[in-house]
Amino acid sequence: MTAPSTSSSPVPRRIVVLAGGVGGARYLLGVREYAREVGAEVTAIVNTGDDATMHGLRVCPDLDSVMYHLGGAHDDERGWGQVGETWTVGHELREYGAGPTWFSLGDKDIATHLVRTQMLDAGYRLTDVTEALCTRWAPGVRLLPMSDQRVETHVVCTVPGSERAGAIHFQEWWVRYRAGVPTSGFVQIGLEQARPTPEVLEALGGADLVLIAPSNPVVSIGTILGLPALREALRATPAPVIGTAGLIGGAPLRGMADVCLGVIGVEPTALAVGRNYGARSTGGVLDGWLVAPGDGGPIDGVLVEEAPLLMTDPATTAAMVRAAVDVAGRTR
Ligand code: FO1
Repeated sequence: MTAPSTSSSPVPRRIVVLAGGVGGARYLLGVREYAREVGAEVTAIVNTGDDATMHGLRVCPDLDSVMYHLGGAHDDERGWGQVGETWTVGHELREYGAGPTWFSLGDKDIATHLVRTQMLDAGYRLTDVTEALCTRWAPGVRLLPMSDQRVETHVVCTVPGSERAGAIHFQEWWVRYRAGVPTSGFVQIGLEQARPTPEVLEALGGADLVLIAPSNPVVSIGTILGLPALREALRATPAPVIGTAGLIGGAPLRGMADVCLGVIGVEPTALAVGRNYGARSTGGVLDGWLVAPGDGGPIDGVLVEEAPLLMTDPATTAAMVRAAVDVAGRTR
């Protein structure tokens, strides 16, 4: 571990960020702020393992979280969906007894899923659909789904009322059971066969800095890194790869990363997550790893640095990004 440098690092022009939902979105607000200051362009490669079909509509929670956050429409209080939401359609569905009743879709949000589902049914790729949706929200960051092929995280667990373990969709585990049922593993259906899009591969190949957001390291970043050809492209990119921990003092900044880490047998600390990602020089994905003050320690082949990691607002988050750029400059 080293102290932050005061030396000026090369300014990145093409920044690629691997991101999940809310944590990734808040981080991207800071990346966008930093990028505006230095004139860089930003591409976000977003997890699609949380995606689900609800009431016949294709819902992409991580892509939508990022899009709504960067488009200024995210409901920060609720933690998902749009501000000023109404719930008429959901109420009507309940009146019909149409499930799932544990997953709420707001009226405004339904419009997003209707457009997405119609376009997907017409044969457009999720990449193109996302670009079309972003025309309205103008996120200032290029949003790319990690793959156009369907990948869904399922969870092997024992749910109330059942005597043995079975697999349920990640959304049911997360939203309905709040990750509070006996759980033995995650299965990413379709991940092994899925390919990253040409846009994703091109972005990674042309990047001069790759950042791994402080998103859930198991079900968000872990899923992205589980795409075989994407992991290969990340390991081959000439750009430094710098990750930022999403845990401070052994607790997640938000969400239930600690529960997910417990399921895969990794300690819920920044250092353990960094070691789990591993160094590019030893088969992993990191060159540098940014952790909160006091959370540092050695990771073989990775430059570990400490910096304040609270994403209070875009300006403080941009300072985190500056710290990551500084780490990148020192890995060269
Ligand atoms: N989270 C909830 O806790 N309850 C919900 O009813 C819910 C609905 C929902 C609808 C659309 C969407 O994009 C996200 C939604 N979320 C909901 C959030 C989301 O399921 C999870 O927080 C993430 O998938 C985990 O990152």
